[in-house]
Amino acid sequence: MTTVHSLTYELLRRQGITTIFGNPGSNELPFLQDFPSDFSYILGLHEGVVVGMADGFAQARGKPSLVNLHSAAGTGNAMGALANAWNSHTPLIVTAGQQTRAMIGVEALLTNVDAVSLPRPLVKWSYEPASAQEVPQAMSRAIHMASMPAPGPVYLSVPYNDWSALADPQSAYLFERKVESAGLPGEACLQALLDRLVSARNPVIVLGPDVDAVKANQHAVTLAERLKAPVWVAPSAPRCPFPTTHACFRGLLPAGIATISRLLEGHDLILVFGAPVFRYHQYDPGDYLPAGAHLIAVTCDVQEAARAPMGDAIVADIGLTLQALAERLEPLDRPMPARLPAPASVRQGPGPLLPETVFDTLNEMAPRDAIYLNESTSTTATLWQRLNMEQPGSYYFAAAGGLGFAMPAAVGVQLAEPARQVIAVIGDGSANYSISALWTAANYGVPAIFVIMKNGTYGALRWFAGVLGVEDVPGLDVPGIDFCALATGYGMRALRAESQGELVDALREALALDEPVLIEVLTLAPGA
Ligand code: TZD
Ligand code: CA
Repeated sequence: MTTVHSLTYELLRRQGITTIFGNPGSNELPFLQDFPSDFSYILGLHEGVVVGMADGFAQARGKPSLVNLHSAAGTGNAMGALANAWNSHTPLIVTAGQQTRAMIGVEALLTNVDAVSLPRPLVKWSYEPASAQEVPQAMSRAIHMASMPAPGPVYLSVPYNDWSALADPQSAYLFERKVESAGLPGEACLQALLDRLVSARNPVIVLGPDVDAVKANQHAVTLAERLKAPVWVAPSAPRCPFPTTHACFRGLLPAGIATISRLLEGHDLILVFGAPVFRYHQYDPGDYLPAGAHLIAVTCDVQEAARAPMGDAIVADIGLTLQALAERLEPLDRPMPARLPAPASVRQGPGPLLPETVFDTLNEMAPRDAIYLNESTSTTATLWQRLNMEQPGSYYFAAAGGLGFAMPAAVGVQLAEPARQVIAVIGDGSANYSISALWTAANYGVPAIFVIMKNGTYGALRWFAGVLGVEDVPGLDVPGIDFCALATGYGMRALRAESQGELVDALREALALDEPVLIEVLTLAPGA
């Protein structure tokens, strides 16, 4: 007879999930015992790191990742990372070990009290099986729930004595189940959308992360070229859905209501794919839309569609819809948008590096298909102006703005994409939330490059203090952190760059090595 343990591993195997990201405790040991040799266990030293790595891995593969956390405490440590995964539509199956069933009621140490409520509202579905025999079916349900549009995290709490119980033989029906979503809009809806596109005088396209998630970037290019429309990336972008070197590319929209309207002025049709409308940040009141503009958003997420404060929405498969529109649209007879001029060159003097210099140097030296993770908050606009990103899956950023994402996600993305160089650009504030990701990178030999932008301050908060008109705020500086010492302490090679020449040398060395490297770069603080 088969145990719940071996049947569940067989289910995971058949569903293509053989990498488990985790941080174990006593409740999890019975799940991890007799760990199958065809599975990999990636250990993170903090649960924010575990979920961040799994998030990057899932996003880069476009498939669900499995996470194993320790009861309530491990889940609690992971909540910030879960906020990012929720907002980026990352398919994550988060499991946590529960106390043995006989001791849940007395709330023995390590009981996950009301486990199902704990991760809410950051999961699509949360469950604790009613019996051991239900575990495989709950795992199967979790996999399909996480993957269906809009994808997202799910949570499964499993009492540790369940794993050794005998499985229901009928659970074998779960092994090969396929659950598919068929999401192309109907003919009438598609034709109406096409008619609107053709009749628009001056349409503009705004693309969001879900375009990149389904790798529909090339369909977006075809659509933009046939429509001769400029393309913006939706604000607070967690991914790069369009090649930034393309003539139609206009840049990253800023995250303010009035500013967006100003930038989109003159357009009569705003066509949004795969983004919430919109992920604003700073409060910049004004009209949601420029005068005379109509907005239509195509999204895979019912909640995004329902909560948008303006425009129409179509809930559909982003990739299939973009492809159908791109293929059906006859190229329109008007000039292509002119390519944006290259950003002005900067004069780098002696002393700390300008962020512009760092990005120009990276752009020149990194492979064309490099993958960037960004958590350098005050330099995001500069990054988008100066780094060329052309292929799908070239950029990742914390979708909820929760710091501590990019360092571990870089490890997960590099594990998923061994043929491409991952480069994480991390602020000296942000680097501390998930610093132990460096240990996993070093110990598993994951050859990502971590560039630390050391300006000694929470630069973005200094900027925000200006936006809000607040003065004399404490706690905005982070002096005196030696990131090379931290990296070396976690077993990673570290280099320091205090001039452009040293940055060039460090990058050359790091790019030539097949191991993780941290480069600490002295940079100029914003407004300094
Ligand atoms: N804590 C968490 C988990 N997420 C956050 N977003 C913040 C705190 C608040 N925060 C920001 O939104 S930006 C920022 C903080 C602390 C400063 C990050 O500083 P940095 O980058 O050094 O990483 P810059 O370029 O100096 O801004
Ligand atoms: Ca900083």
